[in-house]
Amino acid sequence: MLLLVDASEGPLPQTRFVLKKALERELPVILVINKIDRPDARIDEVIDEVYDLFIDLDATEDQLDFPVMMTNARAGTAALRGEPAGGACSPSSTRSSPTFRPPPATRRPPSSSW
Ligand SMILES: Nc1nc2c(ncn2[C@@H]2O[C@H](COP(=O)(O)OP(=O)(O)O)[C@@H](O)[C@H]2O)c(=O)[nH]1
Ligand SMILES: [Mg+2]
Repeated sequence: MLLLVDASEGPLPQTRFVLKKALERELPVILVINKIDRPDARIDEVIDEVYDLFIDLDATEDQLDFPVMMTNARAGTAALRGEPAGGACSPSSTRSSPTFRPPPATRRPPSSSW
């Protein structure tokens, strides 16, 4: 689940609402901080606020270990926190994270009849 938070606004009441649902369902959460280009962006503070929100919602240690993606949706750029700010988010930038797993699937032969 992508938890989208504005880099200047920080988490809003609806952020709390959806995060609560996600934690209850044990969905892996990826925090997406958007509008990092804005002059009033307060990225580290906002990440701390989201972290506090997780704690307030009784998140487990594992849930607290969420990856953070930084985006400028206007420019179409995205990068995982701690990685060089790049261009468009590529599969290789996400493949290294255990959070990004493909859905389980079973291989089946193609159906022979309609
Ligand atoms: N500077 C900047 N503006 C953005 C970015 N992403 C969206 N916007 C602008 O934000 C405005 C929309 O607001 P937004 O917070 O995304 O949606 P809302 O919360 O549903 O109103 C539009 O003018 C977008 O162009 C970004 O990464 N950087
Ligand atoms: Mg907004």
